[in-house]
Amino acid sequence: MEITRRNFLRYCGASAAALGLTSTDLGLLEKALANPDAPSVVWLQGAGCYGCSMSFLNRISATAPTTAADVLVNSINLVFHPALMSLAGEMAVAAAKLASAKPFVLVVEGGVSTAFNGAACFAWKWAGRDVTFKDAVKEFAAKAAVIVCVGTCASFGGIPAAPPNPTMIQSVKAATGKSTINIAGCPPHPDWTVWAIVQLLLGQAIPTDLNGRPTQFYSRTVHSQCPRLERDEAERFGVDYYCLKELGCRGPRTRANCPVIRFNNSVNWCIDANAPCIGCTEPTFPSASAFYSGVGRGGGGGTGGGGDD
Ligand code: FSX
Ligand code: SF4
Repeated sequence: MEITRRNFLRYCGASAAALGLTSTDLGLLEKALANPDAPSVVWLQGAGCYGCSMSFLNRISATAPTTAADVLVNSINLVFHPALMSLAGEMAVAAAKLASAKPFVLVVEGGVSTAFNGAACFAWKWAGRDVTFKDAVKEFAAKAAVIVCVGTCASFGGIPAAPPNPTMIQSVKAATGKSTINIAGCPPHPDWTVWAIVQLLLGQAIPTDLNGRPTQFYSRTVHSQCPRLERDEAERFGVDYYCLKELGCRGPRTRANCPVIRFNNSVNWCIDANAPCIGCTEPTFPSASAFYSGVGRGGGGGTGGGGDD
């Protein structure tokens, strides 16, 4: 898919403040994108609900440019995305393979199924043969300049890896042995994803925490930024303005800037909708959340969420 870059710059201009970009950054980005060798983006989808892509598209649709096509078809050099590309079948796979001959950014959404030698989840057909998502991710991860996991499933396993995990879902890092930048969240905020891709196109390093998450967004707990901090605690659901700790809120154990950035084009976020934080940006999600108490507790690996700050 041939991509123009004009609209991506327009998008970044409109969102510069939200993305923490200065005018110098935007100038550098313009230069980077004008370079015909600017890295392309290959976006693979495995075991997940694809809400990560939906979240990404929703953010973009409400601000200039107003449509997803405007950004994703006419903007970044996105050569492969199962739901958005115009090519299909082996032609699409061939385009991704061609892009992988040069430095490219691999974006992975969804966990990696490893049971049955990966045969619970297929990526595509190549040369008439079904290729498992596990093999596809390994092939592209081996060649990628950098790997960005979009969502908690790709980052840590997430909901598909919840016990009993019959298809043995693993994170991209566990399945490939490669380091990943983890844009955690179920789904993640679209600005976190866009920011990470922009930083990479600018050639800027992305400082991360022990769980591979950019410290730009995941250094503080939800609790420490919550407008309901130190308010009286709600004893039942559906009550405005009260702290939701007694109702199982994971905000004190969850790192993300949701209270500041808010979701759905900054309209609202979980706690302002009276829904306790379920800790979706943590490696322990969903097992540690009371929301999924029937599933079992104790976490799904990683180093845990850290405490209050
Ligand atoms: Fe997972 Fe993406 Fe949650 Fe869904 O595919 S992070 S289940 S919102 O969308 O990977
Ligand atoms: Fe906000 Fe939850 Fe912390 Fe209460 S426990 S202040 S609702 S994050």
